[in-house]
Amino acid sequence: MTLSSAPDAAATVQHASRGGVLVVTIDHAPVNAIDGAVRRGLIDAIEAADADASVRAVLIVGAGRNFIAGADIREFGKPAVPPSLPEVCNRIEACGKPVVAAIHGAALGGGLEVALASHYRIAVEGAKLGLPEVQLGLLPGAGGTQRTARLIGARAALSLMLSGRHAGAQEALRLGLVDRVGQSDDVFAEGLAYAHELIATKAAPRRTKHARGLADKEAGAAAIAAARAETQKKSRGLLSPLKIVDCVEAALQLPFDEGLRFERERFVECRESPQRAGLVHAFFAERETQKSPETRVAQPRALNTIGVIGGGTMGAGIAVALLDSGLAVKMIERDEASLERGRAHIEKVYDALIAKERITHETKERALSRFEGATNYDALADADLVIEAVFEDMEVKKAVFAQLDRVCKPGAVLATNTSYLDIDEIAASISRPQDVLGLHFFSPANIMKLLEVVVPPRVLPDVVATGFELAKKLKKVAVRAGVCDGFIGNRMLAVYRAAADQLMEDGASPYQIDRAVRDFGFPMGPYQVIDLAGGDIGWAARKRRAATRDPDARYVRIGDMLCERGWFGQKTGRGYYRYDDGARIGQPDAEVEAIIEAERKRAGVEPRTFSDEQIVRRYLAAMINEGANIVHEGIAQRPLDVDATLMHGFGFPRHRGGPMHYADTVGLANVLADIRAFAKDDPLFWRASPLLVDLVERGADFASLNRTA
Ligand code: 3H9
Repeated sequence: MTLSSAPDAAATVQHASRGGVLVVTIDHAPVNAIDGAVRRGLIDAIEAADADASVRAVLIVGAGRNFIAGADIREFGKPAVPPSLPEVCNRIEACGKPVVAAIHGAALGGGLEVALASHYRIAVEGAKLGLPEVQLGLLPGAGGTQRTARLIGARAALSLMLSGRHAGAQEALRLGLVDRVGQSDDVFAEGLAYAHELIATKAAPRRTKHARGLADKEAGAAAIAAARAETQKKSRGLLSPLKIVDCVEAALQLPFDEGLRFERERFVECRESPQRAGLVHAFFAERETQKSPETRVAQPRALNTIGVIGGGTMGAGIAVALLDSGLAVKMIERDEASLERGRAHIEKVYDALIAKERITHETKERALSRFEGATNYDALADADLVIEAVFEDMEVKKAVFAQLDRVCKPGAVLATNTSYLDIDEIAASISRPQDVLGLHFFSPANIMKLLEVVVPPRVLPDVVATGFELAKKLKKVAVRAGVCDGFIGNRMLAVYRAAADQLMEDGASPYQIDRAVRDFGFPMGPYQVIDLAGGDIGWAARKRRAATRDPDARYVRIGDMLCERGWFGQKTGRGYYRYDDGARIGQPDAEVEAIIEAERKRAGVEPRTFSDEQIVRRYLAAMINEGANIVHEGIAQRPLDVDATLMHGFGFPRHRGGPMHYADTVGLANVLADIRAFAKDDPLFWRASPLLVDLVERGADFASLNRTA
């Protein structure tokens, strides 16, 4: 029997009576996110339960793999559809019959809030409970800040809400988020049995708003003060974390209804903020990039044993990423000594994690048990996929691929980790170009989330799909890129770094540029990054490009001059900064400033002063313009692919949503006006992208291209 009023609501929230228990099933694929229909359906169900004398308890469950993943994020930014989620939660809590939430899979955000508004909670193994709103620039806005703090105390509630992490069933039980953990994973049977037990014991509704987790006011106040101090230090311009702390303080100090009003006001402020828009864009961009034309039409090939050629920093990092995801790795090096060094690189990564107590010796041993090394390519005869990470030189790479062509089984995927070489040329040099693609990892490869899947023209769709499948196994954000010098990320980097160098030569110090870029939200400025990665890497690339560089293009020599002195950054104790006595944080260097000053004179530049805002505008304009070129040329499928690349490989602040989303918030006409103004000094560098010009003429934005692609 299914009873419900509104047709949408009836489809997504079904309720049916089972021996005195009204079973309310949320069935809203893919993840039971709560939209207007689910909200209406939940209210209808509770109304039905209260109105029907034969109903003695209510059971709320989710269909499919999750309880409820939270509020429907797609609704934010659109006109509100009543009833609101706080109203729904209040209505559930007010129900006159005991309400049980039976949780499996995700009970996140608004999903957990529905559970907390229920009177009793049971979870099964595999459940994930959390309040991840902070990761979307939000706070739990359906009573979550008030009920969680009352249920489990201020300290635990703050820890959950400020981290956004998920707690498993057992931890949820320990924290007091749930009353019990089911014996089996049959969530429906467990929930129903619990509801019948409550009926049998005549249990009454038990309202979380009356829970006593904040009874010890002193402990609550101390937890709030500690969280506030910590958050002020760590939240780097983010709005919602401090508001979460304020809401928990309100829970401690105010009656429940006033606390709810306080929370609602803060929630709405966050919901309307550009930070929320940026973070929600980031959330969808990360998921959207996983879909490529190839993954839509082709199935990935098998992935069990992976070969890695080269045991340098990159090869070892890739090997660790693979081992960590449970794959077996065969590393090839040219001789025993190099192989030993490769293995030592891998061990070093694990040992550092052991020293930080992030993993145990057993975890390291388990990972290494899947590792094999060889000096002979024949060891790769059974590899499903091979990733080459040798020296960046076309002839060296071709020699490796010739070996792979000789030994690998038919159908093995052959990948290169090149950062800029023409993958098509590598593919064309062997007998199976259809199996060759680029898998461009970022250093340290076991940590950085970005993986560019570089698609040369002749590769088969299932090979590309295998690249995406590998990224999924490695829990990386895969972005599809076309072949060009630098693909998406490094091509943009070259341009916005050039803009920074020009700013430096025109009068800004590298230290001011770094600060301005950090204040915008990047974890580091461009010159700190160069010092960390090693200035010699960019130097080599600049030397390589020297022959093809436009002789009329402006070229800033300062970086080369530091490298000529052997100042490569942290590893040499000097770069743009000084690192005296092995310090990891650099100090400004008067000698570097003198070199810059001399170079300005030589280049005939009259130094100007730039405000931090002017610096950021130029830096971002260069980035956005090159991003537009990359989309225009089809190297990136959509602007959101550029956004995901910059956020996951280059530290672009997530709350600003990536450069293309950020450009939309600034207004593309403003960005174009900036570029045209900068072009007065240097028309060659500041050539507006045809895509940008076209969008401005049509009054459109980058987001429109994300929707139509
Ligand atoms: C909130 O609740 C605010 C409240 O406090 C207050 C309100 C007043 N909405 O990740 P997947 C889509 S804020 C809409 O690939 P998985 C997702 O885009 C919310 N759509 O699967 C994808 O779509 P597509 C707090 C959503 O199994 C599909 O579902 N909640 C939502 O790897 C599958 O997603 C969160 O922040 C959503 N809430 O992981 C939880 N969630 O197929 C966010 C997912 O078209 N969600 N989609 O590409 C997650 O963390 C993961 O999706 C989850 C499943 C763990 C649930």
